[in-house]
Amino acid sequence: MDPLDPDPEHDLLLVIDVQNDFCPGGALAVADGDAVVPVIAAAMPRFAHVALTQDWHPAGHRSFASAHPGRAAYDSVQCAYGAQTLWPDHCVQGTRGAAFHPALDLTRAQLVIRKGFRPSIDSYSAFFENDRSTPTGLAGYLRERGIRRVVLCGLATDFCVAYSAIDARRQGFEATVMLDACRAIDLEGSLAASLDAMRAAGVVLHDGPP
Ligand code: VGL
Ligand code: ZN
Repeated sequence: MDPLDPDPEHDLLLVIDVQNDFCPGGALAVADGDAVVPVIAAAMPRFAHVALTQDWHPAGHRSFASAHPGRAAYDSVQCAYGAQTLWPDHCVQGTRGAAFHPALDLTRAQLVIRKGFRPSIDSYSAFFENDRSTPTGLAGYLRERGIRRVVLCGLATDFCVAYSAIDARRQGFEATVMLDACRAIDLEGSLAASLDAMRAAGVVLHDGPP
């Protein structure tokens, strides 16, 4: 039995942030990040519905360490909405780093959700910004289209993929994460913590080939 077994009508493949800045050589490179590209290429033809997310920050975004004098990348600061990790400048709107990896096939993508474009709030999740309440519109889109399950892949497992998968559950969708098609940042145990949090939220972790 195929544990992924995509249902053409009700399943959507959600490809998270497969952008140059999260791949080797990029500003916030995830180790082996580009290894997800061929795995996603193998999965895409199996899904009738495909959507992508694109991290899309204005220059000077509040999630950038460079916007906080005296702070370094990977420090944590308190924002109005709680703790925020500071990152190197990455995925600045219109730059090459914000573009999708050149080998990622975009032809079958039906929707691109851009996130993190408000200057003072970050957005890891494809569904909500980091205040956990400002929606991106994705849940409404999926509901209108009759989607019941979101199958997630991309970068990074422990941030944008995990937040998106947990929010998918919060919004009443089934969620499956294809771990083979994800890579993690793993900041101070964040990968193990994210896997625990996803399991606790009822996310199915799928570890085989697509
Ligand atoms: C991400 C940190 C900052 C991600 C995006 O795609 O996981 N991580 N912005
Ligand atoms: Zn970002």
